[in-house]
Amino acid sequence: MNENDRRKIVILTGAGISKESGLDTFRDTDGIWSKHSLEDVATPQGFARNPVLVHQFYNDRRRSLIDNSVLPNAAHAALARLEAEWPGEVFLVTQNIDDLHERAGSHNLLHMHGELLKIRCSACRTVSAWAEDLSTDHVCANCGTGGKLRPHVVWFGEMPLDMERIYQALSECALFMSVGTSGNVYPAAGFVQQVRASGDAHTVELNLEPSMKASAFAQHVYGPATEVVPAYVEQILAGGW
Ligand code: BV8
Repeated sequence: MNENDRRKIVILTGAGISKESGLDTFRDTDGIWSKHSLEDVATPQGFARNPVLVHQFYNDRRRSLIDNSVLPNAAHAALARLEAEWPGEVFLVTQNIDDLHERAGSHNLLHMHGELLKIRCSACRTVSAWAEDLSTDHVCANCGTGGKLRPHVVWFGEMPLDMERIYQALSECALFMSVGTSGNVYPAAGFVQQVRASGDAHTVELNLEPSMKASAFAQHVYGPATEVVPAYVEQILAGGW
């Protein structure tokens, strides 16, 4: 590897990277959307209609995440290694709301759909760390308002976080890696087109199977993330792409 290689790498991850850590994906046959209605539990309208149901949905996922059997896997570790060893910037944008990338050692990381271990007050907008069950009975520690706390999660119809920073990074990168996402949800599903429109970056999809956006990628590597991601990172660090 050339120590002077300052090319930037942007990585997008989705639920598939956390599957082998024991967390459900959304659209696999046994996935989250096969057990819950997206409209009921992942939209502002659903939350307004039935906050108790939505709190239960996220409380169950928060409890699963903090279960000590759920750990970062070799794919999370490989992306953290890439950030540590690649001489240029590595920027990891995740659609996931779990904290497995952090726990694996990734630092230059953005949760564009929010974080399961944080809550937000709809009255004062304060965001706080939160690892317990949340209910409509809780009162905001900052402004004292009751019944206005929600998961710090981006629902359908809401603006993903830090889009300007993401679009800037997509326009500057030399390599765009997409890992473990089905390419169903926008704006993330459109990132590969954004990269291709910005220049001659290399684009690679690493997934269990072709995503909805497979044809937009220059390279495809299919297999379980814990196998294909460490191998691809090894290849980058040995000589680039
Ligand atoms: C927006 C919440 C404007 C957190 C999520 C009508 C009204 C309003 C909006 C829309 C509309 N119609 C369309 C839209 C846009 C909408 C959208 O895309 N809808 C889809 C359904 C068509 N998007 C939005 O509303 C977004 N906001 O558009 O605002 C805007 C636009 C542009 C710029 C600025 C603003 C908000 C989207 C965020 C919604 N929140 N989640 C939570 O509860 O988790 S989305 C949800 O889907 C998750 O965040 C998840 O991350 C995301 C994507 O899913 P994936 O991660 O890809 O998971 P999936 O199960 O689908 O796929 C897993 C993949 O892994 C599979 O390919 C599988 O093969 C693979 N895999 C499995 N095992 C492995 C593996 N790979 C490797 N190894 C393995 N072992």
